[in-house]
Amino acid sequence: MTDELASTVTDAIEAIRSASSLEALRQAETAALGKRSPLAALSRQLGSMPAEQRKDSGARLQEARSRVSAELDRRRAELEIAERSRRHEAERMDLTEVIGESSRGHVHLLSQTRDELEDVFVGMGYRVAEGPEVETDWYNFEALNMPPAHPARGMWDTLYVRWGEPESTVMRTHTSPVQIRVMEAQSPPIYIVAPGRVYRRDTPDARHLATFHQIEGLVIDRGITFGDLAGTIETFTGSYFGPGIHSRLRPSYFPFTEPSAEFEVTCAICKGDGCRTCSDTGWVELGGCGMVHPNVLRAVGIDPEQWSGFAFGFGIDRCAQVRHEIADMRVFLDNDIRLLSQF
Ligand code: FA5
Repeated sequence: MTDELASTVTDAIEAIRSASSLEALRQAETAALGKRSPLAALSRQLGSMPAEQRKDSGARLQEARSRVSAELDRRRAELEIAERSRRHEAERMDLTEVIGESSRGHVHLLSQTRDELEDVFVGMGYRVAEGPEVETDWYNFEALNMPPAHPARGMWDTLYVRWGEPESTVMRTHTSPVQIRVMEAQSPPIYIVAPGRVYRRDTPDARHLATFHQIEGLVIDRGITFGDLAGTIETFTGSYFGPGIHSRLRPSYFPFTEPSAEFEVTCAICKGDGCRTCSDTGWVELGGCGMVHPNVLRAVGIDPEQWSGFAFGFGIDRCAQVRHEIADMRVFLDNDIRLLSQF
């Protein structure tokens, strides 16, 4: 049996090594270890052997099977690697052919808008600041002159984060908390803009999204007046929207500014005649603004007798909508290449 076993193993290993595909290897495996293989026949002979010889031959047979199995595993690993690289090569796509040179990716319209808005204000001497999107109640509400249970908190449909005390942590509902962070970190004079993403439980429609972007502005200096605020807004409107778009301020209420105003611009879709986008008013609200409330200055240790200032917060998505005459803001969420490639 010893000679027969040795030549069976040699033949099996040779067949395994020369298998050139996984299918050929499966056939070599059946031939070497299957029910009709020489090894199976030798196993069957064990039953008729005397006990002493059976033990010895059984051990040899087991060793022979292990050598064949090890060779099978080694060859299978080699063939799998070869098969995988053959498949990758066959499936490889030449992306330069599919996309072509002329349609390279570019900055998203909303990021372009944010950059342009920043540029307008940097050109007017402002610095760019930023703050976190997950905020504490203190920065989002309390330091902005809205103590707990203040009714004005209801102006923002707030998303809360399960962290710390209930309702102590929020997804920021506006960029105004950055005002507080900046005033805590530096003393006046302050001239900053802070663009960023904000979150509200708003139902999306032509002019609203639940996740959108604002750009906050804050100026604190000696002798700043409402006239400076109005002049800044007018200068901004002219440089960002160009001729044909006019702005107006309407009295409004925000707890952190007094007096407060809403800033509106001509609806670019209907040129002021009234349409679905502007709810037939001819105007689109772009942001809120006003003179920084003395309580806000006190909350961060700035003396309102010495310093005064104004703040504003515009919707970046609204700015893009008006400037590019986009009737429904929800298209910003679609990521449709036919829209994005136009800008
Ligand atoms: C505020 O968020 C105030 N923090 C603005 C402010 C800052 C006032 C500083 C005074 C001083 P309001 O909720 O009105 O205000 O939002 C400001 C602008 O964000 C809106 O005029 C609009 O342009 C934009 N906006 C508001 N809600 C949405 C929304 N759901 N989707 C898209 N844009 C929105």
